[in-house]
Amino acid sequence: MPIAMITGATSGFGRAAARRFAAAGWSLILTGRRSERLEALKQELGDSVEVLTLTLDVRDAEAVARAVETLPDELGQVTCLVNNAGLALAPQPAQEVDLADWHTMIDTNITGLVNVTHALLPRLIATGAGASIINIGSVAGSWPYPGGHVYGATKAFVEQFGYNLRCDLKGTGVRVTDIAPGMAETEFTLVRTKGDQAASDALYRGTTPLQAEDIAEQIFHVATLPDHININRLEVMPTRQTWSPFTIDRD
Ligand code: NDP
Ligand code: 8X3
Repeated sequence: MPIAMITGATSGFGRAAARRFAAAGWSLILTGRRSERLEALKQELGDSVEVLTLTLDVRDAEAVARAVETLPDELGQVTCLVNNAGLALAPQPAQEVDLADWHTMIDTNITGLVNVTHALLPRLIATGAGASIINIGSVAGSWPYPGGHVYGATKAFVEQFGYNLRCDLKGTGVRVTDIAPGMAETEFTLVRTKGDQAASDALYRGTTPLQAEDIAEQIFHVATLPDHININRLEVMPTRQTWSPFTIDRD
């Protein structure tokens, strides 16, 4: 059976992707910091497929490297890495936010993602044809908006890192894709607002955001395309989300 390693499997896209891959019989390596949620997911999925849970903070390069080095033999030949763990913080204007929140986004969305990628690359290359790295970027990586500051910049990194990886992985069979979702109803806004459930509810009220399962379906689709197809970037928005006009500062 193919094997998927999914970071940030305790919530949102990651958890939905775990369920989608499990439904197709894939073996799973599921990571996140909240071990009780990982265990609950293992309880849910572990009867039908092989599930290994790793309580892991992607920002900890040594812990990530150790966890990947010590994968059990039967889960060592990873087919698909889903680099999903990530977050936005500080939706206020740049000039009002705490520097610590910028560092947390950079450490998680950039450093964490490269930590996991670096650790998994030898295993993915050993798998060869059919292997893939699916990075979860964002529309915020391409389209600036107020309060996007460092979050959008981290997702621009994710996109460009993926393209550059593709160049170096030529000939290995390993594919790289940036899936860039727009607004999706997960715990994302709760995290971004540091626990403001009312703000999260207000954002998704009266419209039709993407659901975690919508993105999980895209992740699974990309991972199971024929070996010779590489989707470079897949930008997915809710039908009811579009762009704004430029804004002008006037006297
Ligand atoms: P959720 O908050 O629901 O899930 C985020 C996941 O990331 C959790 O499982 C969390 O696990 C994990 N995570 C966060 N920080 C770390 C860390 N330091 N180490 C390990 N795992 C971590 O949000 P989404 O599912 O929406 O977000 C998933 C990805 O999708 C993120 O990269 C986000 O930027 C991106 N995205 C989200 C969009 C949206 O509108 N929802 C749109 C576009 C992109 P735990 O806390 O247990 O560690
Ligand atoms: C999050 C999507 O639209 O809030 O990556 O920037 S959006």
